Amino acid sequence: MDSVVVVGAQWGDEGKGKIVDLLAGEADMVVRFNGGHNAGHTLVIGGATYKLALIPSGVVRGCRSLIGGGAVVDPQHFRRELAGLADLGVAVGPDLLKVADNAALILSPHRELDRARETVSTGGARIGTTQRGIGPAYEDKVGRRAIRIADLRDLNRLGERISGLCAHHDPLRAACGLAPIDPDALMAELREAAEVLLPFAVNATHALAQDAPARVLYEGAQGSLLDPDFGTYPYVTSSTTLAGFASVGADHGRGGVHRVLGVVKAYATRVGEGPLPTELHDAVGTHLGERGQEFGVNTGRKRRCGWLDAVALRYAARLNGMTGMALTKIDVLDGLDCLEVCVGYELDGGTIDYLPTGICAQTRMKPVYRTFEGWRGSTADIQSMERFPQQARTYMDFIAEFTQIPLDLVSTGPDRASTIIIN
Ligand code: 2SA
Ligand code: GDP
Ligand code: MG
Repeated sequence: MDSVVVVGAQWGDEGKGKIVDLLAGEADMVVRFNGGHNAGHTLVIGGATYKLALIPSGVVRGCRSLIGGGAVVDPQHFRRELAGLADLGVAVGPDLLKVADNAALILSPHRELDRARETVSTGGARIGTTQRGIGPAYEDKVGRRAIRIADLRDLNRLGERISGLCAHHDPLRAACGLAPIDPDALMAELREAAEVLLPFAVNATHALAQDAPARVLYEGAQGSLLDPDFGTYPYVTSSTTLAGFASVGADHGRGGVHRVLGVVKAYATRVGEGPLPTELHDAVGTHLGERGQEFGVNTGRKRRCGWLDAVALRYAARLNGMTGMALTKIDVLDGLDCLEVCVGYELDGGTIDYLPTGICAQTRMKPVYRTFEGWRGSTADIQSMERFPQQARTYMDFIAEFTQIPLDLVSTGPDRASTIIIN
C-alpha cells in the first residue's frame, strides 16, 4: 500500500471509519490530523461495533496510531474513550498510541461556551455543533491563548496563561449567563490532564523522523463541505477537513502520499444547521434515514437526508485532489423506483454547475436533477461488481464520470467484510 489520505467528500459520516479500518490492515501507522471528539467513526468487524471519536480508527486492528497536532484533545474524553475501548477488549496504551504534544487542549470553559452559545440566545447563528468545545478550543489556539499538551509538563508555570484565558473567556461567559472561570478548578483539571495525557505525549515530528513509517494512513474527520475555508460557511466545523491539511495536522510533510481517497456516501446527509441543497422532506428522505440508520454517532441527532449532490462532490474532489473514491451505502438505495442526482443549481434565473460561495446563494439556489432508474432486489453485503443490478452500475458509473474520479472501493454494508476493492 502507498501512503493514503482518507477524507470525507460530503458533510461527514460518509463511512470514513469503516474505510480507515479496512485500509489500516496494510498501514504502518494511522494518523488523525484534524478535529476532536466531535467526530464519530463507526467500525463493524464480524458483527462487533466500535464507535471511535478522537482515537484513530486503526487501533482496533492494533495498528500504531498518532493523534496529530492538528487535532484538539479533551483529556477527560480521551480517558473515557480509552476506557470504553478497553471494555470492548481493545487495549490502547502508549506503545500503540501517541499524541502530538503540540495539540491544543479542550477544557471545561470550551465545552461550556460551546454549549451555551448553542442553547442561549446570544445573537449569533446557531450552528448545530456537537457542543463538545471544538470551536472555542480552536479559537483559543489561533488566538494564541490555548494551553497545549506540552504545557502540561510545566504546570507550575501556567498561572499567567490561566489568567489570560480567564480575561478572554469571562466576558464571553457573562454574555451567556455563565459564572466566571474558577482558576483553581481549572488548575486541578490541568493536573488531571497531565496524568492522563503525558504518558502518550511525544514531539511527533521528532518521533516520526526516528520511526519513519513507510505506509501512513491519514484519517480525516468531518467532511469537505464542513471545511472552514471552502465549506458552507459559517455552517462548518473549526478545523481544516481537506487532504491538504494532512501533512500539517499530522506533524510531518507528506511527500510520500500517493493517494487521496474521498469517501462518498451514495446519497447526501448532514447533521446540524446549514445548506443541504438536495434535502428531502418526504417519504424518500425518511426511507434513507431509516434504512441508512442516519443518527449522529455521538449526539444521537437525526441526520438530514437527500439525493446525491454531484456538483458539491465534484467540488470536493477538486479541493482535495482526490485520486479515487470509496463509495459507501449504495445498499441503502435498494428498492427505490427512481433516483435523482443533482447536476447543477438554478440560481437567480440561470443555471450554474458549481457550488457558489456565500451562504445567501447557497440557501437560495435550487438543485437541477438528472433522474436514474432504481433497482429491485438487495445489494446489501454483495462482494463483486458483477453482482450489482445494471441500474446500480449505471448510477455508480455516472458518479465516476461526472466527477472524473475513479471508484477505488464500493461498500455494501457496515461490516468490514462488505466491501469491494476495485483498485
Ligand atoms: P463542531 O462540533 O463545532 O465541529 O460542529 C460544527 C459543525 O460540524 C458538524 N460536525 C459533524 N457532522 C457530522 N458528523 C460529525 N460527527 C458525529 C457523527 C456527529 C454527531 O459522526 O455522527 O454525533 O452528531 C460531526 N462533527 C461535527 C456539526 O454537526 C456542525 O454542523
Ligand atoms: P464516518 O464519520 O465517516 O466514519 O461515518 P459514521 O460512522 O459517522 O457513519 C457511517 C455509518 O454508516 C455507520 O453507522 C457505518 O457503520 C455505516 N456504514 C458504513 N458503510 C456502510 C455501507 O456500505 N452500507 C451501510 N448500510 N452502512 C454503512
Ligand atoms: Mg461520523
